[in-house]
Amino acid sequence: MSDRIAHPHFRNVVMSAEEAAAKVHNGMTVGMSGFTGSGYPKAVPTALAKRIEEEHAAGRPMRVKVWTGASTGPELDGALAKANGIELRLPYNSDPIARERINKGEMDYLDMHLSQVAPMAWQGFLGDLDVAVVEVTAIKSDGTLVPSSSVGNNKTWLDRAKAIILEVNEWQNPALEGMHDIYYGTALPPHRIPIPLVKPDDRIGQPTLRCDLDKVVAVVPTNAPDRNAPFSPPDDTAKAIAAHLLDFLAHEVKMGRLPENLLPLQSGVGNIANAVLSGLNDGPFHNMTAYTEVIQDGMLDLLDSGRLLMASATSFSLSPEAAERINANMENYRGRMILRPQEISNHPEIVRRLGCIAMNGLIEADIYGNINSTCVMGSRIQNGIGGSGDFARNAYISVFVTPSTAKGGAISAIVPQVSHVDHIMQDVAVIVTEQGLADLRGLSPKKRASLVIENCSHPDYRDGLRDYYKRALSGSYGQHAPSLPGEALSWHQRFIETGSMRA
Ligand code: 0RQ
Repeated sequence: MSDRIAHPHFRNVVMSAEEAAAKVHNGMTVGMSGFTGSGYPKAVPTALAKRIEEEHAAGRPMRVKVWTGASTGPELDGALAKANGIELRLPYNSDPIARERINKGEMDYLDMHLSQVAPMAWQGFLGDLDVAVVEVTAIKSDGTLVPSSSVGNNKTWLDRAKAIILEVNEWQNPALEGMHDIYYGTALPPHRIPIPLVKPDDRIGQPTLRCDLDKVVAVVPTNAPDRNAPFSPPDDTAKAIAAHLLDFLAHEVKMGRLPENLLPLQSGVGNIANAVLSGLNDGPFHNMTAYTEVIQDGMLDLLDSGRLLMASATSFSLSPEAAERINANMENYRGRMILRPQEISNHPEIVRRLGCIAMNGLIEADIYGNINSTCVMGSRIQNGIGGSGDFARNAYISVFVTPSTAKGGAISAIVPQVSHVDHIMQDVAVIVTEQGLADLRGLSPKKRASLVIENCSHPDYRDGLRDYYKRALSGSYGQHAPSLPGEALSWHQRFIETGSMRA
């Protein structure tokens, strides 16, 4: 028996993953742990997927609704999607098999602001939660749970679910204990009070999760690593984007609009966001802090170099190499990292109060600075909005970064009009590509358009954008944000028909 399970009640319900998975039935809603490939349950979802395949082979229907923190790993989303076992998925997915099923119309997907998931579950808007399946590092003798490498929505799943299945993963370092800050002060209106967090390193909660013993129906010991994809090393494009952004931040310091150590950083998922963090390691800034959603490799490097004093997040999003690095030095990192529930790590009230500098990736931006973060050609989901909306709308400065083209140059990331809107232009202050940076603060739509076209678009598409905008200036129905509706999405249509946006 694992010595990570220190409470007798939990020891009494230790069983295999298969026995635990048998407690999940067709049509149930399952709230799983997991956030960007960290802290997700690894054994029960795999056993559940196997059972679903067996049920399907026997001609019986079986599918479940899966709620998580954000993305998970192949043993969860991959296995369940492969078995065609997911009826509905929320709030975020980056698994390629699940993505394919969503885009084929075989699986429903609710792409949500990550800060809103727990409140919506409490408000009852999402329906009942039948089972929680949560990975933890250990179960303490007082019956509380040491969280794993992500917190996500685990507090809410444990509180709301009718039954609880725990995976106790021995691979997670016991020294994680003490890194988490679980805040139990949230309430529903009209009983909400201010969240008492005024600095990124404030601790406002407790280090462990509470759990109603009577609801725990299974405990499954595991020993398996988190599985995250490695980041690509920054290429010339990523380095150029980082350089433009660093120049901009230095200029803001010089103008007295930012303190010398900047303001708490938020950095999104993906290769470009990670590259920007690497750029900060070579920049002029010291004593920085991060109030963000995920701690990725670039942030670990900043902590290692001492540039970053501390990072607050809800999860790790690390390459396998960085995950090993953090696991081997957990004691060293523990005092400088705080993992919180995602409703707190992404809380609009706190992001606005701290004045975060938000830096997120995008699929496409239009000439006015509206942003599509999620849907390729307006309809094919890539990942989801994730936390980008939580931070972009409430940030001190909201920055979006992207290469100016995608798919080997066949797609322009700057288009006449976005084919789907995640972030409206009022939520977008700065757009950066390898071509340059457009500071859109305080500018009217027409001034924004000229700047985005001239500073951010790729030379192969710049003349096309200038031509469109010039004709819109004379032929538009209105002159506030000139547009030609019949032509505005023609670049996307051309790509769908020919495989390229090029004229
Ligand atoms: O797909 O690998 O199949 O070629 O999108 O693109 O250029 O590697 O950039 O890794 O930074 O991701 C918006 C997806 C950018 C990410 C997005 C295709 C491109 C490639 C990845 P392939 P890159 P990145 C808080 C913040 C939303 C969530 C968020 C994202 C793949 O940043 O998911 O911000 N953001 N969360 O080819 C067609 C275009 C494209 C395109 C990119 N215009 N058309 N395909 N791609 N632009 C953290 C969390 O919420 C957890």
